[in-house]
Amino acid sequence: MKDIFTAPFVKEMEATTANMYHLGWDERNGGNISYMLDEKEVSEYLDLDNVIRTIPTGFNAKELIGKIFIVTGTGKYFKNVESDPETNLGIIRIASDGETAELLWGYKDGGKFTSELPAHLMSHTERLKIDPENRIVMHCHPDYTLALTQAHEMTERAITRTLWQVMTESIVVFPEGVGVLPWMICGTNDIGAATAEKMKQYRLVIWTLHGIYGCGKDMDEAFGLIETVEKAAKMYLLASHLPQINRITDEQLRAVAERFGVNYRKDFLDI
Ligand code: 2HA
Ligand code: ZN
Repeated sequence: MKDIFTAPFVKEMEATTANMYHLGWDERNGGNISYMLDEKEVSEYLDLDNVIRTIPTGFNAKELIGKIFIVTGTGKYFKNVESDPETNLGIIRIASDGETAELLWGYKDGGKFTSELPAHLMSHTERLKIDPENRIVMHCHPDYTLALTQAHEMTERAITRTLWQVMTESIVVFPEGVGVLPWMICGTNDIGAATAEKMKQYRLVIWTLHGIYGCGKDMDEAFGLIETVEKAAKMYLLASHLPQINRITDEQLRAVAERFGVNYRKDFLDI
């Protein structure tokens, strides 16, 4: 058996959580990440017949039965993952009933997966139908994205248009736009189902006055999506109190999207 502490997927979780913490996106225990792993790769590091304990998930993830995920722990701080991955992360497998997580490694202090597991697993289920390569679901609380939700009309069309209009790369990075949920109680199956419903159309979902979800085939895709929304929200808010002299026009947005060959939400433009 290889040493689990050297596994690329553990290292990636450590590096990503540390980076997000340093960006200020994951204060205290804010944020969570789930990463679907390849069974064969995990078996090089762990005995897959050795279930440490079982933990009920509180919902049925029948389409993910047998799938293995590395997931940040509930109440745990991104700040601490790098120095103690075995306490702050866990590797779970969805058991044959679809409702139990089998702990294969981690949560060493008796802990368990993030309270947002419903949003994560329901989102994985939906994204895998659209993109079989999807592996990551990521949630965090980035400053400008959150501030934007205080002061902006929270419709998908309005938010997407603002983010597209202030930064040329936006429409290229997220041509499908950004999903939006109203304020809801977090950590519930309801917000999980609502997030997953949005994930049928979008790789990004903003939770009003809470944060954002991003997903993708790897950490770079999920992180890069969130990073680009956060940058555009920052550009908008840095200048929104100033006279608005320049904005990317709808004709220019269409021209950029066509130049890069992306399938953008045409009904989000006024053309
Ligand atoms: O895990 O971010 O949404 C802490 C959170 C809950
Ligand atoms: Zn959160």
